[in-house]
This record gives sequence, structure tokens and C-alpha cells, in this order.
Amino acid sequence: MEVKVLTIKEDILGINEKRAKNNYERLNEKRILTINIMSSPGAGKTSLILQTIDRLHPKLRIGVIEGDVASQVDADKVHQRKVPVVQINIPGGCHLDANMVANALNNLPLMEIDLLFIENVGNLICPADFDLGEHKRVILASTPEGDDKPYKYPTMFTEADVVLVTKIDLLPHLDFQLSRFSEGVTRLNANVKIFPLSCKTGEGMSQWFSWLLYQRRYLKTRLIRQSSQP
Ligand SMILES: Nc1nc2c(ncn2[C@@H]2O[C@H](COP(=O)(O)OP(=O)(O)OP(=O)(O)O)[C@@H](O)[C@H]2O)c(=O)[nH]1
Ligand SMILES: [Mg+2]
Repeated sequence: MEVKVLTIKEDILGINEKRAKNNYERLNEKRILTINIMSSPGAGKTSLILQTIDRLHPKLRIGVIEGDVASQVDADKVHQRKVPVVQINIPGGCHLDANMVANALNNLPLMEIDLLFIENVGNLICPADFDLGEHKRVILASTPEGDDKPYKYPTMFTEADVVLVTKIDLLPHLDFQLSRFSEGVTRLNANVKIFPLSCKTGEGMSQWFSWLLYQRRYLKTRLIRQSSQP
């Protein structure tokens, strides 16, 4: 008897792609710019979301989906700012998938959101494989992690629209070379934007805010043009 070989990963990813497409269409229809934020644990995803809320909300109405293995620590911080948030817990899991995001979307007031952040589970490997239906992928790499991350974990950086080098206030205490890091990223992904910033001092944050506002304007005008076509 022949040995059966099951290509489970392909099936899972195939199903995920379909669900991600549904999410994308739903978010487009509602004109909600959606950003999938990924990094290793502790790189500063929640800090970035909180700083962005403090700066842009409610002029730009923000909503958040938090993905974690356990706890609602991050969701509580967002909730304190009176921003709609859903926490997804994935015991034993290492990434969000499109089905989880679809469920979260059912539990958010989508009519009251212009910009949706999805904070993925802290992990520099698995989340890269799973499209959630987002418009843009933003990867954080913090300076204490070292400047070799794009060389060691290439997939995440290959798929990124923006790479944020976080915690640059710590640079004087570290061997992190921004030029070495940036070279590693651009070798994988020539079109990616790289913004160094610090959530602690605010240095570099204005570039991030400008990029977000530009993306939101672009999405809105693109969709308005589409919907006004005969
Ligand atoms: N020095 C410094 N510390 C920062 C900065 N941004 C975040 N931190 C600190 O880094 C730690 C982790 O930050 P979080 O924002 O919780 O990181 P995260 O990526 O959301 O972490 P997980 O959700 O656990 O993956 C916290 O103690 C933050 O205060 C920064 O720009 N500079
Ligand atoms: Mg977090």
C-alpha cells in the first residue's frame, strides 16, 4: 500500500486565502484602512498603537484587534483610551489567521472605524504566512534584538510594506548598526520603507503618522473613484 502524503500546510493556507479575501472586500467596502502589525515579542507593537491613538484618535477613528496567546493585557490598555478593541486569545498558537479576524470584525463597530490595527501574536516567523485581508503589513524590529534580524528571519521582511526600527533611544547603549540592518532589509525588499523611531522620546514618529494619513487618504480616494465608475 502506498504511503499517503497530506500537504496540510497548503490546504490551511488555501482556506485562509479565501477568508482573507472576504475580509479584504469587507474592509474595503467600509473604507477601513487595515494594518497588520508584526514583530517578535516585546518589540513595541502595543506602544506604537497607543502612541498612534494618542496622536490621531478620534480625528481618525481607530479600532484595534489584539492577538495574544493568553491575557487581555494589551486590549485593556487600548480600552482605557476608549477605543473599540477585541482581544483574540490563541492558546498554544503563534499567529492570527483570517478566520479569527473575521470573527473579530463581527464584534467591532465597523461603521465607527477609519483605521484598524491588527496586533499579531509576537513572533517573527509564523504570522508572515497568513494573510488576514489587511491593506498593509508593518514589521517592527527593535534595536535590542540586534541588526541581524533581516538576515536570519527573511520572510517577514520580504512581505513588509513598512519596517519600523523601534527603540532608537537605546542606540547609544547597543552595537546595532542601522546601515547593516537597512542593507539586509532592502536586499530582500527593495521598495520597503524603513522608519527608525522611538515611542519613548517621540523621535521619528511624525514620519509614521504621515505615512498612515497618506495611506488612509489614498484608500479613500481610490475607493471613491472605483465606486463612481459606471
Ligand atoms: N526604551 C524604549 N522602550 C520601549 C519603546 N517602545 C516600547 N518600549 C518598551 O518595550 C516593552 C514592550 O513594549 P510593548 O509595546 O508591550 O511590546 P509588544 O511588541 O506589544 O509586546 P508583545 O505584545 O508582548 O509582543 C515595554 O516595556 C515598553 O515600554 C521605545 O521606543 N523605547
Ligand atoms: Mg503587545
